[in-house]
Amino acid sequence: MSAPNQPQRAWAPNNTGAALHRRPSVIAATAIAAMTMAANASAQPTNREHQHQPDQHQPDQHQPDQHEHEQPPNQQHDQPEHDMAMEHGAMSTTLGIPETRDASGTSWQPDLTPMFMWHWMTGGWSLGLHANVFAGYDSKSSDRGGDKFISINWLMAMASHPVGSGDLLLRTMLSLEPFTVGKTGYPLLLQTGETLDGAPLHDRQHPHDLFMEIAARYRQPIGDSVGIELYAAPAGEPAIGPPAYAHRFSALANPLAPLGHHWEDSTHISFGVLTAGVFTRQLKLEGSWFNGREPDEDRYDLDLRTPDSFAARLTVNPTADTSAQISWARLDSPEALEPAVSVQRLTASVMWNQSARARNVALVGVIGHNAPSMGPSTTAGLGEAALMLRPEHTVFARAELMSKSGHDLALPEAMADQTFGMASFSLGYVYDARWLGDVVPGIGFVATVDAIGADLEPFYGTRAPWGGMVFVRLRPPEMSEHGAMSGMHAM
Ligand SMILES: [Cu+2]
Repeated sequence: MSAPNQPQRAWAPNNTGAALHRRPSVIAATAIAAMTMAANASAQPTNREHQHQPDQHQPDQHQPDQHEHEQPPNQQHDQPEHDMAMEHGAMSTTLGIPETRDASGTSWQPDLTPMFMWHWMTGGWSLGLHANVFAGYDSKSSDRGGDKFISINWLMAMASHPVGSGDLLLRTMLSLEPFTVGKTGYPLLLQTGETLDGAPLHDRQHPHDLFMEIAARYRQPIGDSVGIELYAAPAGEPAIGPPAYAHRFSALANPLAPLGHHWEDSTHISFGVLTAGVFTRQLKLEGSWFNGREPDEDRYDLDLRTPDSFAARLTVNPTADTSAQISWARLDSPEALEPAVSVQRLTASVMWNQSARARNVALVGVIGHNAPSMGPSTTAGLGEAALMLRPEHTVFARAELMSKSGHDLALPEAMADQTFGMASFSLGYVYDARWLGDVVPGIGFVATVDAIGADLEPFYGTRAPWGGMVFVRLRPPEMSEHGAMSGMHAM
């Protein structure tokens, strides 16, 4: 076959050969120090009483209004009394739902999911800092491939505090990718979404914005078994899809973004989100009103707009190892290049996580469907698995099957409304030197092979483009290593 030579769209991009304009710069240490300061600054106690609300685990030990720092008399330990009392308050929040269930935005994951986090208790506040910092060499074959040294990274700082019988959570998530990946993104074959120089970005993954999340969440129980939740975020995640890939245990060791994340996940950064939900210990129904426009190319600011989009999600956590959701969204004008086009998104997902002494297995299945008001509808499915064996060794895999349009792939105008089937398989491994202490360095790789049809072969020069990345990584230790999560509140 020969390459079609129809006229290109006016915006037809030529970014696939983008030069290495950024040197890899891992400035995690500085960033972590800054975030720690920020977290501590936000941790000024506003309520010295920090009363412990009654909860389901120790119903008769904690009466509000009567005491501070009271502990169950049978707890033998050598920690200061204050810490232990706080730990209890932190780990078992409204309706006794464990903190380990919280994932990105207001999404839920299985309660048994391990948390990699630095954690402090101070003045009634539970403070957590999470980071995942990769630096390495990314290389992808084929006519649309490329090579680049990059650092993919994010930091999340959170602070929570009981308020009356409810709880308040403040959370921010930051990424230095605007500096360490650069606006041209990094090579990732078949990836689509967002823009570069006013043209759709393709075969490259866009950098995350500096402000990935700035959010406040308040939860209030109403009686013993029902609660309400409010989430407000100048930058955050509306109630669509499973936890965004960056937060899933099954994807935590993999630096590369899923090719279908603009179908399956939430909008992953929306600048302006309001979500209200009602929940029990096992079910949550939520609705969001939000700004549906994707982030623009200026990655350092908040692209605030009047909210114009809606989403609804139903999540169920029937057991401590399972979480499932279905959701629907109407994104009004998600793409700046096609402001008249709206998109309806439907997603369904199941996550399963099982932990046993020094091992963890996570499995995730997601399907997402985008139906734009103009152009063809497309669907993406993803399966992810991660197996942590003795916590030094993590093996992970991802399989994706999807259809994308010629418009998504920035093909010539005449092919814009055609759809193209494709598949992608990745396998990777990370060795984490967790015996080093409070910062866990690791080294690993991920290898990917894609499968495309004869219709796309002229653009890639092959039907099986492949690539990989070798990297080093820094992350916090598992919370259980410090005992904070031991005896996880698994009902
Ligand atoms: Cu994206």
